[in-house]
Amino acid sequence: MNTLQAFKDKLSTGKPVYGPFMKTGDAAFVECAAHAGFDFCILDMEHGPVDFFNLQNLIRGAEASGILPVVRTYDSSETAVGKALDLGAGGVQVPQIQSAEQAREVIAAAKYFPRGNRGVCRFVRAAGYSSIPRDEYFRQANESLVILQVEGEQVVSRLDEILAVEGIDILFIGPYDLSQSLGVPGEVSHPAVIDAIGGITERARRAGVVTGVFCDTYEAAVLWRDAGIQYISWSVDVGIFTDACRGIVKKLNGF
Ligand code: 3PY
Ligand code: MG
Repeated sequence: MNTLQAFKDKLSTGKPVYGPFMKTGDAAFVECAAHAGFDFCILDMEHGPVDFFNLQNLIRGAEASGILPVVRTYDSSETAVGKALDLGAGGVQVPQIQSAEQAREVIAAAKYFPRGNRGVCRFVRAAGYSSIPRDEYFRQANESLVILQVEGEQVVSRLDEILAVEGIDILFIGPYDLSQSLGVPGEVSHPAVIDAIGGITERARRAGVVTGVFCDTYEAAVLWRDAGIQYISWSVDVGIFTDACRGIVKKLNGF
């Protein structure tokens, strides 16, 4: 079974899925995440150094090792979304969605007719460089995930309109940007941030939309998983490596 289908099956049975952000641009980290048993990884073009040429190798690494490659696009433009999907991303995760109109535009850019108007090219990696039969490719391409990030206090008043947009697979809450918009930058366990995430989660649940969140502590991961958030983005390759190194150095210095 392919990783996208396995991922969707887990979500549809109410199970959580876990995956780290990837910033190194090195497919070895993608493979490590797969071997460790993560469900997905988020290849970060918003805050990481990865360009499109490098991105395709990270996607190849993910496919070869059996982990779902999601690409966080650098913005919500048609090119940012379409190129990531053309290279074979299993889904796009688009930052800073501010309105229902912007959400509809992203979904249109990610889907072919009749669900959208994604720019058409069959001579791309996702289409096997034209080797996949046309009908099959266009049908299969429309299965990829659209994950939209809401991460500002100002978007909360427009949340219900955004949640009503058809085609959102996951609504992802960004606690760091949210904390800044609430005047407490970086304080992701501040009560105002916790309240805001809880409120967004509850409204999404009522609208029947699956939610996701970023966590970098086990406490946060358990809190949000138990609150019903299914797509748990766990830390970042470089942060995980730093923590592991710090633990090792501390231990070595204690001998
Ligand atoms: C945020 O917290 O703002 C994110 O985008 C997730 O890292
Ligand atoms: Mg953010």
